[in-house]
Amino acid sequence: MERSDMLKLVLLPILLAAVGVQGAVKQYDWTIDYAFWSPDCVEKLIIAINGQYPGPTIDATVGDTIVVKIHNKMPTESVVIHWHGMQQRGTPWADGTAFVSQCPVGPEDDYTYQFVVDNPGTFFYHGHHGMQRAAGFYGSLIVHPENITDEPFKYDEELSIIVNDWWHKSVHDQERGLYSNPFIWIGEPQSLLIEGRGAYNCSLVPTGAVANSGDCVTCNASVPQCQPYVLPVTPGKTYRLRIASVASLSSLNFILEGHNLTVVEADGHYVEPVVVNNLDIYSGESYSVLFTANQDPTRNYWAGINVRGRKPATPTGLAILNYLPNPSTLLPTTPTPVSPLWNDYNLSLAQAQLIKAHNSLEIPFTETSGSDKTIFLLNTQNRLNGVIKWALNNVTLVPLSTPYLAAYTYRRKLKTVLSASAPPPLTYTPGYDISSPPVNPNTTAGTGVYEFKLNEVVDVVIQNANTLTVNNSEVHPWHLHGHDFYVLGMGNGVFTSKDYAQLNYVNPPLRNTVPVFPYGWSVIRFKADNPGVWPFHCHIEPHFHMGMGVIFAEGTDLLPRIKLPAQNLGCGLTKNLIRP
Ligand SMILES: *[C@@H]1O[C@H](CO)[C@@H](O)[C@H](O)[C@H]1NC(C)=O
Ligand SMILES: *[C@@H]1O[C@H](CO)[C@@H](O)[C@H](O)[C@H]1NC(C)=O
Ligand SMILES: *[C@@H]1O[C@H](CO)[C@@H](O)[C@H](O)[C@H]1NC(C)=O
Ligand SMILES: *[C@@H]1O[C@H](CO)[C@@H](O)[C@H](O)[C@H]1NC(C)=O
Ligand SMILES: *[C@@H]1O[C@H](CO)[C@@H](O)[C@H](O)[C@H]1NC(C)=O
Ligand SMILES: *[C@@H]1O[C@H](CO)[C@@H](O)[C@H](O)[C@H]1NC(C)=O
Ligand SMILES: *[C@@H]1O[C@H](CO)[C@@H](O)[C@H](O)[C@H]1NC(C)=O
Ligand SMILES: *[C@@H]1O[C@H](CO)[C@@H](O)[C@H](O)[C@H]1NC(C)=O
Ligand SMILES: [Cu+2]
Repeated sequence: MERSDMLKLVLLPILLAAVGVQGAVKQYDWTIDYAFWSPDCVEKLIIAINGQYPGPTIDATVGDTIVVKIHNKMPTESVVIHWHGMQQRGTPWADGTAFVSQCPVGPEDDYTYQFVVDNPGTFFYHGHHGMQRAAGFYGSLIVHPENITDEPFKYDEELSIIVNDWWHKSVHDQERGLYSNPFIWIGEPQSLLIEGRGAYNCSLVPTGAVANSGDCVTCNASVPQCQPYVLPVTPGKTYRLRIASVASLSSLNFILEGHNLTVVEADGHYVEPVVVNNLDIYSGESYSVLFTANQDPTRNYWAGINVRGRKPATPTGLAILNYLPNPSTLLPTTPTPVSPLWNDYNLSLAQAQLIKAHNSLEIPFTETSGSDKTIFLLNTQNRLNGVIKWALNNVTLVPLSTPYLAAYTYRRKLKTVLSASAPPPLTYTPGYDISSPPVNPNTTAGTGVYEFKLNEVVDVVIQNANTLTVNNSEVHPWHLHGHDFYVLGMGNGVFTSKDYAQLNYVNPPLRNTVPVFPYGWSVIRFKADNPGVWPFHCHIEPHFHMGMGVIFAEGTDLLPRIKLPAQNLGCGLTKNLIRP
């Protein structure tokens, strides 16, 4: 580690203060509590921030220090907040992942997140404990460049939406089903939401008391909370629309009726502009698209999202593209947007491959530079003591009750934590048949930690396979904390040495999330130059919950130098470490 980096870790509070001199310090006070809300007209208990859903938008400028003090008002649930896309360089304790970077924050407790936003782009934050993200615990985090002229494209105004899928069952109900034997699957969502708004068909809800599962007690199509989100535009102007997906399960496809979209940013990095008619967006991803309001101004248009990648059983989620001065209540009379066929994966693959780094991005390697380490991660569905799990190279992630980061920083005192399971394999059994369910479905439980020396260049080959069901393989959007990575390529079938020839070393996009398609592979590269402990996991909430993730521990010999804030401790074996 370079001396300056080391100092950064040790002296972070002072450095933050120094940075604060340049950027602004943006302070937020958030109370987290349950709220009764009707996102799709059906009333449900959600997790709200300051009584808002989606949570408040953080709007910042590169170099700003974000300080968010949270107070957990929920009487019986703990929380954390993950800042998705923030690399947390020098602040690995502020990543907001329960039992990885910190102990969850208990009822009536406070916690203060503090970090610097060092990269412009479209980001978001969300709960990262249990399935709280799916309970509505999320919001936008938008980082502007210091000077808008630094951006390689122009627009007049900007708009922003977060999309997701929505269930009427409580997340606790969903969660319990996922580790039941026999397994109880969450099923397809009841609704799709744009900026927290959708519309369930209230005539499908039995009137009066509901028989099973406690669902759908109240459905009222007139509630303001479920009126479609409105995107107001002035004819002739060009807009930057920011779109992020926090979907629990679904791969979504976004369409702006009558308007093409020019993709210019992905996960906080500029990309070569590419024009699409509809945009696939996987959970954990974000995009900026440009469009011009140049269509017939006497009417409004639909903005819609549909499910792709799973057989859709959910109506289109709708918002209104409102050409001013038309009233926003002037609903389009045109049919709602139709997305490409849900299982046309080649189309999805082709679109994903269109995204290339902007030509201003310097790629720090060439075809011949190579990497220091390659990890092959086989994605399978398995059983653990009979319970359905996901596994990577036969290891199902079973998180610790002591945060991994604390286990490393207090390595001598807590060595039992990390020696609890053997290091996971770097690869899988050669010749594994990805086109059939596993012959032996039994997996093993593990802590899933891969350790990297500081500055090692790591390639990860994510290899998809058949699930436990014959002829079934699913999309998995893989998300990495603490880093952006280069997407070197994606393809169908088993990745073999001949596939290196089709990887992109010229303009691979930098991202924090990449899908792996059914029976396919995706290859990413990053440099392990951010000391900390970073989850790399499927961003599908139930899949992560079922063990679909690994942990990357970087610069592990430096981690004992970190002075972990006392507020991160207090659970598992860290109970005895808290110092005044
Ligand atoms: C932004 O950059 C432009 C062009 O480089 C420059 O003319 C302008 O003064 C800058 N504005 C600010 C506020 O720094
Ligand atoms: C709502 O559901 C009812 C009952 O199934 C059906 O008749 C009606 O067409 C549905 N409305 C819409 C807008 O889909
Ligand atoms: C439905 O919501 C509207 C708007 O909030 C309200 O005026 C109306 O009373 C509600 N209907 C019922 C049956 O609760
Ligand atoms: C969108 O792009 C397609 C294909 O390039 C083109 O045929 C179509 O006219 C465009 N639509 C609009 C509204 O610009
Ligand atoms: C998808 O593309 C591959 C070639 O890359 C081809 O072998 C396969 O048949 C295609 N699948 C479908 C469903 O078209
Ligand atoms: C898998 O594990 C179960 C116990 O959960 C055991 O009964 C079964 O024999 C194992 N199967 C194989 C093939 O090892
Ligand atoms: C997983 O472990 C089982 C039992 O040891 C073995 O039969 C199987 O081949 C392994 N699968 C992979 C993908 O390594
Ligand atoms: C699985 O797919 C293969 C090849 O497409 C087909 O021959 C077979 O009947 C399918 N099996 C099932 C159970 O759907
Ligand atoms: Cu998954």
